[in-house]
Amino acid sequence: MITGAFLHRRSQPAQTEGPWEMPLTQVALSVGGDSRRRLGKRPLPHIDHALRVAHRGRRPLPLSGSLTFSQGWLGLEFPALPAILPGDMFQLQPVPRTSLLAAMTLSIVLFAACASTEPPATPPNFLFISVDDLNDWIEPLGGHPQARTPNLSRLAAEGINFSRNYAVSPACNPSRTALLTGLHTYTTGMYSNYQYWREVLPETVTLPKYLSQNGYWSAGAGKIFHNNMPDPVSWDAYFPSKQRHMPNYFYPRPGDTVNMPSFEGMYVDFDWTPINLSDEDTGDFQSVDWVIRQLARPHETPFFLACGIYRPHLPWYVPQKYFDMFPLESVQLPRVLEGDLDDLGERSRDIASRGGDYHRHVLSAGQWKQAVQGYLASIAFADSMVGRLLDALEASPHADNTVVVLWSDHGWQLGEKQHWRKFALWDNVLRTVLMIKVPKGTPGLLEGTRGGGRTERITSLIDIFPTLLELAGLPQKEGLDGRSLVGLLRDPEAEWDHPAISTYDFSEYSVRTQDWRYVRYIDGSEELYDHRRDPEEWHNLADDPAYADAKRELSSAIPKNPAPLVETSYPLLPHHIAPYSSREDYESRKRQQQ
Ligand SMILES: [Ca+2]
Ligand SMILES: [Ca+2]
Repeated sequence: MITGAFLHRRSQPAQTEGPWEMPLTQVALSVGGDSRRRLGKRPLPHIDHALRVAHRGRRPLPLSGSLTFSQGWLGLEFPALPAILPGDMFQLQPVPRTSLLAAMTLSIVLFAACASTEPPATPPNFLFISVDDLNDWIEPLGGHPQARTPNLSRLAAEGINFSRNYAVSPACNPSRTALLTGLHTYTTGMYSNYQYWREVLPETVTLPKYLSQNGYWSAGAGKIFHNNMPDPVSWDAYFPSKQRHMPNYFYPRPGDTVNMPSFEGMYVDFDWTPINLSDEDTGDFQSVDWVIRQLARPHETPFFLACGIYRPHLPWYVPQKYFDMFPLESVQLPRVLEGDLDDLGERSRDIASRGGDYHRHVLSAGQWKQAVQGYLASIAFADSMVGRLLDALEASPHADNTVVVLWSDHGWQLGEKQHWRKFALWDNVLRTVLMIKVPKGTPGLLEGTRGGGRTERITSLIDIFPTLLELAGLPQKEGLDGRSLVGLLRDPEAEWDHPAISTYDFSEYSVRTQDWRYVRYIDGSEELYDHRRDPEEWHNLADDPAYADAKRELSSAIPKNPAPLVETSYPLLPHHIAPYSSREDYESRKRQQQ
């Protein structure tokens, strides 16, 4: 018996008049087993209407089958596997709903387009690679002319490169928590690095857990959730352990920096230097090695295998050979505009110099070029780790049925706007890396990704959760904030008009559309940048009355009732800057400083 099911697609237009056409990729077919899909509370728009299903093709070959619909399940049953090809279409024709409900079974006439038979779609594996703090300084995004990332280029050439993808928040913990729960900061109240995310979301089922509950083996190594917040319940296995996500990382001078002189408030790992170690001796190598061992062996169930590569997160300590790729005298600094801060408000300037004015200290230590060298070297090292994973997958028995997803949690600045690190709402910090490669035969995208695709559409890390569920042919989880990107994986030029909303701590927002970035801070001050003319965000147009309409429209995307900042038992250290809980809190703390 061949069974099949319609896959739920949120992007399906809510068209109320038939006939409807539906790509075949929305129907998963499998031999044996129960492949029916629960439709959830949000039914497909055509379910109430569309009943007769015809398979469109040039050389019709009639097949008959039945469609069943009961208790929220919709199933297709065929006596024999229809001969179908990826890209074929079904046509659905409206029949009064009552006749469906009365009959419960309806005949379907299928006309197959072609005699060749595709293998049935089975759930894919996922290789889920995170590269920490990686901005657009990679060859496929062109953010720095000297970046050397042949393995990221290779992945981009094999899959789809989301070239305008944005973080939910410019800090590890809120960004990763949102990605891995599918819930935005303004939905949950989980806004900052200084909150225990599990205290904010005690019951939430994470992406790896949801996949486990649906038949997957979920395992990982390295930093996937924020460093000091591992989540044992999310995983079936973890390296080094479910309680400890990070292997040991080498420090040439434990407790002290090598190149960057410490200053008050400085993050302890704000430092860079080549280290006298081989790749094999680094923490990232060990995480990657563990994941490679899992890739190399047979698996009885589909797997979700996560690998968190920590570099280029600080400190930029990587083997000498990576520094040698970027001779200091040749290192190019990022492009900056003299006086770039002049058109910014007080709050933006606070953010630029957050945590003790890194830029002034880097300049006075004469370390700007060295820092850029350290970041480029750390990116080259991370790229080489990605290459080891891609090689291992290719050589494994899972090469043909594993989706590869590679992402970074947010970007980074190295002196643009006199700002260093993350923690800001500008493009260099919010833009992240996202690439997805889908093999043929994946239920949500039977034809797989065409290699070398690049989309300029505005997307967000919040979209990953629903995307993976659709690819796997699993029911969507209730209440996710993102949108599945499968439509863009199929056609990178597809219609897509959704702004990326990002939050900085609490009550500070960026709205990024194809042409604009609008920022609103907790004190009410604003920024507006026209990305058609100003990709570096040098010219703030927020005070120009000519742009009042654009500003109004962009600001309307800011959530009206954001979840309040949730307090947790997280112990604040002296160098931590606790998020403001309200504008009053911001103003009163401001007064105390004066
Ligand atoms: Ca990070
Ligand atoms: Ca400016």
